[in-house]
Amino acid sequence: MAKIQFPSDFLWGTATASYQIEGAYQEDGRGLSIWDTFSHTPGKVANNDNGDVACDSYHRYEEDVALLKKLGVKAYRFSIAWPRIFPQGTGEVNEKGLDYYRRVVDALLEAGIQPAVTLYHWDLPQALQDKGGWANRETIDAFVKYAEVIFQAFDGKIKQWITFNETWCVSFLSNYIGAHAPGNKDLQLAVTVAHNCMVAHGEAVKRFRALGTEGTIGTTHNLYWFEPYTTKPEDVAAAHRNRAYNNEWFMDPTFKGTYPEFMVDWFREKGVEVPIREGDMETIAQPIDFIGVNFYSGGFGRCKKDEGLFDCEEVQVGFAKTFMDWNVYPDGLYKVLSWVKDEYGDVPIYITENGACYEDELTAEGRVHDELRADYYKKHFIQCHRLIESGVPLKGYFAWSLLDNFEWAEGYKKRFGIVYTNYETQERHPKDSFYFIQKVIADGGFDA
Ligand code: NCW
Repeated sequence: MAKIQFPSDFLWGTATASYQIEGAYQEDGRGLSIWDTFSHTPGKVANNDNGDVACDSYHRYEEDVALLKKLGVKAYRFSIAWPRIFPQGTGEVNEKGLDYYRRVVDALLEAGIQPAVTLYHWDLPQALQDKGGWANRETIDAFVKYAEVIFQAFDGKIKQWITFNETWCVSFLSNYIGAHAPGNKDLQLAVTVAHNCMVAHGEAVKRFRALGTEGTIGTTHNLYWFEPYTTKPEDVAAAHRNRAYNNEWFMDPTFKGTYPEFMVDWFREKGVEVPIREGDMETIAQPIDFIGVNFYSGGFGRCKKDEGLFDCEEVQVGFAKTFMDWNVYPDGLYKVLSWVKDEYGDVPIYITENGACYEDELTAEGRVHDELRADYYKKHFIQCHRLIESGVPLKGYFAWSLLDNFEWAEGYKKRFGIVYTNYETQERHPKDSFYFIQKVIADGGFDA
């Protein structure tokens, strides 16, 4: 039996996002976001679910903070809904919206929990989308203004700031694959959106530094570990393209101020260009204090002409799958974070999300025996420990998610929480995985 012991300053936390938990979509002057529009459009979200009520955390945040306290985490990552602060994206600040987050932040601090704030977790004000959204560079200016208001309102209270959550999802998933709001299917648009979001990130970091805001700032990319199924050069190249789509396309600009050439060429062959303006790459590569990584999965692939965007087909090698049909690949976490260190140096890393979706059943006693989820966590904690032992500067881990919540295009059926949400009564029930994590935190580790 191996002893898995984490450093005493390892930052344990959980994460959520505004649109997925808050509800109260028309309260206290909140404007509409692209997710209100998208989820109210029939056929876009499973079961035509929407976030109008979600977990009602807008009214139940004290209960949620009490759950965090019970769990024993040191930090809580949540996002701010831009349309609560600027209902039209720009213009006058809506103080009532700010007040909600003041209440949340104060409740967290009172409970001894460090707030980690994500500025953009996908709920773009609809008014900005009406003017082109992230494809319009005016959205960058609006974002920086919004960020400035938040930096100033919460200066001194927030130790960790995250500009964007998963820029790949904001760009490719939402504007090329079309599965998320605003639901476009246009590769050029997706590449433009990715670029503009990264510029917006860099501009926000510049503003953060210029204001002398306290705390640390970084961004979160969703990294994936995709390996070639054989050593044939065409399979190696195809798997690399598929991986770079999530990884290098975002990590290289963030740290090196360049796009991976082989990917630029690949897109160019499809008639797609990155709309880089003078100074953009320097802006994107502003030094950051940490990198946030969301890790869920990985896989194997080989070259197949005309398969997907990259002539790459996934090969099924027998991974266990979650209810999202994502491969369970804990070793992939070790590999991808080792790669981050090798490729981008010793920047502190926080796993800003990791977790699993499984079908849960609430027993008559109000329990959820989610062994598969607890096992998923255990396996990934083992890899976190292995990473720390091998010298990768992994500083913290946020479980996704505190609560079952509105799982975007998948609606409410897909549950990622370590706490079960009964959507009829809004009662919260900690699952067995919650108690597993609670014990790991209390003991500083576990026997594997
Ligand atoms: S959907 C997604 N997620 C989940 C979400 O709840 C959270 O807000 C996100 O940060 C869990 O973590 C992230 N990520 C998208 C993953 C890629 C899906 C690929 C679909 C292909 C069609």
